[in-house]
Amino acid sequence: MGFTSTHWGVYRPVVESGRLQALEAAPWDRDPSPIGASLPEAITAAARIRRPAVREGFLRAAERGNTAASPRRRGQEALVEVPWDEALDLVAAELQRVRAAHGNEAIFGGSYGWASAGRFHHAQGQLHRFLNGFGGYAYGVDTYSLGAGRVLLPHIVGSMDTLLQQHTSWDVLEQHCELFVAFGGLPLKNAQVSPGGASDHQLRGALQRLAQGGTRFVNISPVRGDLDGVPEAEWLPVRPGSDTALMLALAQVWLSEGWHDQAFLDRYTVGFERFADYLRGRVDGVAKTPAWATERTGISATSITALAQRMAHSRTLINTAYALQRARHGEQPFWMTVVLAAMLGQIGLPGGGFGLGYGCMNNTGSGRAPFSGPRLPQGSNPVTAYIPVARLVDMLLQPGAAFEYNGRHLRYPDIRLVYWAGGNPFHHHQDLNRTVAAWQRPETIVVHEPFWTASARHADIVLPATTPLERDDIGSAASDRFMVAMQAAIAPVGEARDDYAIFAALAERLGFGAHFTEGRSVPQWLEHLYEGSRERAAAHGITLPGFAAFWQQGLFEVPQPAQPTVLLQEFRADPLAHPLPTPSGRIEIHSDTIAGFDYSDCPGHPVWFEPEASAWPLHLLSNQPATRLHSQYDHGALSRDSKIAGREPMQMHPADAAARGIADGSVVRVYNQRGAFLAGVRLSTGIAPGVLQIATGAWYDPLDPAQPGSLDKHGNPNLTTPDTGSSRLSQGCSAQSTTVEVAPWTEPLPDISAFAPPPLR
Ligand SMILES: Nc1nc2c(c(=O)[nH]1)N[C@H]1C(S)=C(S)[C@@H](COP(=O)(O)OP(=O)(O)OC[C@H]3O[C@@H](n4cnc5c(=O)[nH]c(N)nc54)[C@H](O)[C@@H]3O)O[C@H]1N2
Ligand SMILES: Nc1nc2c(c(=O)[nH]1)N[C@H]1C(S)=C(S)[C@@H](COP(=O)(O)OP(=O)(O)OC[C@H]3O[C@@H](n4cnc5c(=O)[nH]c(N)nc54)[C@H](O)[C@@H]3O)O[C@H]1N2
Ligand SMILES: [Mo]
Repeated sequence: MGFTSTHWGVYRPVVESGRLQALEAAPWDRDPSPIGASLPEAITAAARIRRPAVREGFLRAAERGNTAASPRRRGQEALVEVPWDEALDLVAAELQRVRAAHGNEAIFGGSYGWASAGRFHHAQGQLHRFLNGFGGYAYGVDTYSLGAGRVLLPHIVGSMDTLLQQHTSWDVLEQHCELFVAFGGLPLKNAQVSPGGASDHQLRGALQRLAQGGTRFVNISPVRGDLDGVPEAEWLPVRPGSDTALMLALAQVWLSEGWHDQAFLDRYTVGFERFADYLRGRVDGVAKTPAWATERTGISATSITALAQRMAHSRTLINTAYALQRARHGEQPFWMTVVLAAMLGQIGLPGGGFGLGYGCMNNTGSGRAPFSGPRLPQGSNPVTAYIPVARLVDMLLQPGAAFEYNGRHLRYPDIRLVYWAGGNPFHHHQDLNRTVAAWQRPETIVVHEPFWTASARHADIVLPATTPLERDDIGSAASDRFMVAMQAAIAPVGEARDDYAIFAALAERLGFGAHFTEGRSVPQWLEHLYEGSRERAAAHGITLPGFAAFWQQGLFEVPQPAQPTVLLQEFRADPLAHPLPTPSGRIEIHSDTIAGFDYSDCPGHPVWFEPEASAWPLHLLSNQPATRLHSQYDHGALSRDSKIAGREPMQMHPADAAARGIADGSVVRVYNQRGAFLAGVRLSTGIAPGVLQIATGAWYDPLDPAQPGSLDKHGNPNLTTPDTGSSRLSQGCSAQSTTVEVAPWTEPLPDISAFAPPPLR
């Protein structure tokens, strides 16, 4: 028995009599994630989908031959278990019906989500390849992770992916960084994961080494625990969404004191003077001074000035967590991070400059080659209709409506069939009551899932998918230490099938079976894809062993590159020979391109936007969970053990609790104009007053599914978050811009239903 790989680590499955008993952490992993221990029980739990199922009303409509007009009561009806052949015939017939009546553009196959690790059985990759073979689909661009960042950065410094791959390695920081300023902290919880694999966890050790070597840390976050790897870190409890004001004040101090590096700005940037006018107040009559920022951030002017001074006189790394840009005007804190680093003139020097997401994922700063292993070819998509992923519900509610995005004028496609595999929109999307309503619009919804998530419960046709423990695959992630031969540990649970096998069977029915499978078995695919990555490996100086040797050894350690990685080192050494991929070839402090779009919500240089006035007194942070990956394995032991009376725990300041008569460990109702959910209260002075923090990922569990706007009894914060684009530039997710009120829950506690299957017939 070999290894298995997950987004949160590599484990050795322990199997006895065909049953998975345990997942042992990989022996080399310096800080293994406890999430793995949840899997053995969870993959055969009641929440596992064991057979294909069809929504009752949909099945009846199919029998009458009018699925297009089935009454839309998704999430409210029983599902009928059917044999595989019947389910596959139904899916194939729906795909053909919708294509014939409305064209491929009416099929939404964006299917955002993390699915599981493994390069071949990656659900989205398989879905996209399948739908391309079928003639294409309306798709999604960007991510929920980095909606604003991904669109902004190419205009001002370079693509997010390239930057992430080149982040200065922890080893280099260890030697050179004197001051590490972390907006949003560097939470150990988040560095458990990396997309595709996190085979050796590095953040805890790296932070210890930096701290021991004398690097000082400043945690700028509403939550003290966001820099839990460095107990002595200084904490500046900034008001949520106000970091840009703080950053502007730091810049203003440097400008007025002459602490900025004018030579760097002249040589490597464009547009500083226009931005400087804004800082000085020549544009709007308001100088962005520390006193100005104090009102907005809650951080004293003395602290801001002191921080400005230390930053200007140290080798300083300025890091910003993704969370800050997952908000209204999320471009601004990312843009300001780059501008601050440019003003200090340390970009391209070891230990200085900026970081965008140290601590958000394990592999950032590993210093390893960005080689990411085998890739499943997806074919090409002739359909041109797309949306920025987080505009999903706008698309479903407003077919044909115009919207703006990154300088383009686009229209939402008219979607009749939604196909989802490997994501959970009832986890990831905002304003879930609006999502539930929009989800009734399409004629057909098909979902592949291993588990009875809300997305599966709200589908018309649900097909049970295997987990990686039930199939062979290759684990490989960008900048990760190991490539892993993922060898099936157990037989598929129930009647679950691999996504690949499902699509192969559908393709066969739809007349392109051979085109989809290329005649290969799964082992043949693995070898073929592995061999196909050999050339890309060589480009990074990596020589792959033969496939048979790799498969037998179970692992391949990717060698460390000879040269340490320092972000933008070459650009610094010679900006003419190594220009940035921006219009000017330099860092754009003012972007003519963005200014030319004429968006009032994202002008040509970073600015501060006053938050909209809100009637709700408390700011709700809905960040990433420590005990799971998003909604994955919320039904596992680690996540369930963290709950309070079965509800997702929420941090609250004792002063806010006392004002509302709320006790530690009690259950409360959290609400605003969009919706309400129950949560378990954990009182803490490690959170700024006026701020609440709850992780995302508690499975949506409406008290009464038939009641529009029903209370969620389990603790899903997306009942209250806004479904508003970050700006017209990026149209990203703005989950962090939420205000709410909280009240004690005095009624009897409703039972949690989310982890039991829906009514099945
Ligand atoms: N309020 C708020 N909302 C947020 C965020 C936030 O910070 N706050 N964060 C956002 C971010 S950054 C992200 S990335 C998203 C994450 O959103 P998602 O990626 O959609 O969340 P997951 O829970 O990982 O969903 C993956 C689903 O795929 C299923 N799955 C796993 N393996 C397989 C497989 O092999 N086949 C099939 N068919 N299915 C499989 C899992 O069971 C799970 O239901 O959430 C976003 N939503
Ligand atoms: N264990 C685990 N790790 C994960 C994930 C997971 O689901 N589970 N998800 C992964 C994914 S998909 C992604 S995209 C990354 C996301 O990485 P991030 O988006 O950075 O993660 P978050 O936990 O949402 O936010 C980091 C911290 O920022 C703080 N914060 C929130 N708003 C503000 C603000 O306005 N100002 C300041 N200064 N701080 C703020 C929060 O307290 C939070 O703990 O994490 C990844 N890591
Ligand atoms: Mo993400």
